[in-house]
Amino acid sequence: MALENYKAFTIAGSDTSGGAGMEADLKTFEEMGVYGMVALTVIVAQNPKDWAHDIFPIDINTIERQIATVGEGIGANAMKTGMLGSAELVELVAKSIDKYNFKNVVIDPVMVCKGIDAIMVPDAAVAIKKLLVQKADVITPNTVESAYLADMEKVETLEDIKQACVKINQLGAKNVIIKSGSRVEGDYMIDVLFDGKDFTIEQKPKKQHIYNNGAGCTFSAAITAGLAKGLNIHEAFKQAQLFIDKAVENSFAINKFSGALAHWKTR
Ligand code: PXL
Repeated sequence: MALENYKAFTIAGSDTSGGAGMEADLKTFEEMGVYGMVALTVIVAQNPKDWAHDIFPIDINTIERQIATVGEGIGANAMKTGMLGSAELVELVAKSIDKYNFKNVVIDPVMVCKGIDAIMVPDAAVAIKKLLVQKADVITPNTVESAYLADMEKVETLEDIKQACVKINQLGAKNVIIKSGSRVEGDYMIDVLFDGKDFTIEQKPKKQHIYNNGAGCTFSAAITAGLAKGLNIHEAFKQAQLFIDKAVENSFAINKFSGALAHWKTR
């Protein structure tokens, strides 16, 4: 693997526990043969007593400097966004995508964290919808984020997912990938790719008691790595499926509260 040939950039938060956020992104980039770079947006620390997540934002000027380091100073074959945490930062990221002419832009519109269905920062969500969706070559919302972006009461069935894909595409995202996880009716998890014309549908049995913290971040990072290597969206989608399946199948408990994906299992 010639890691120096392909570079990917993530603008994301740190999950101190190592499962999600930029930790998942960088591990995924490396495993998929892509050199990873990061602009850190927030630090998430977990309370050892109950695993409640506390979010500590990085100063916006520091984030602007990090984006310039890569945008002006290095360049990237693809980039992704993760937890941004404020409307002001969403605006900066949208402007930076234009300013530095980033290519292969993957937007993971992180609005909720595992197990909680309430939108964490409502005005950041508004800004994502207004400013960032239209910058996406690929957007990878879960069903809660999809319902918000598509103005739908719920996204719970394959038909809902397809309808949300079309609506989010109409907001300006070129390709839409909705990943249902277990928040969908029936015995199967569903991932749908809509490229503006056709749907590609992947279904797999729901697994109980798996540790899948960071699965969303890992999946969108795997798409980003594929695009960085020059794959088209359909190839990148397929490769990301294989990668996430292995990582989830081999996931493991890190303590009594949480588990992590095994990013190295496709080696
Ligand atoms: O999975 C969403 C997510 C994204 N980014 C960071 C996180 C989490 C969830 O815990 O900590 C930094």
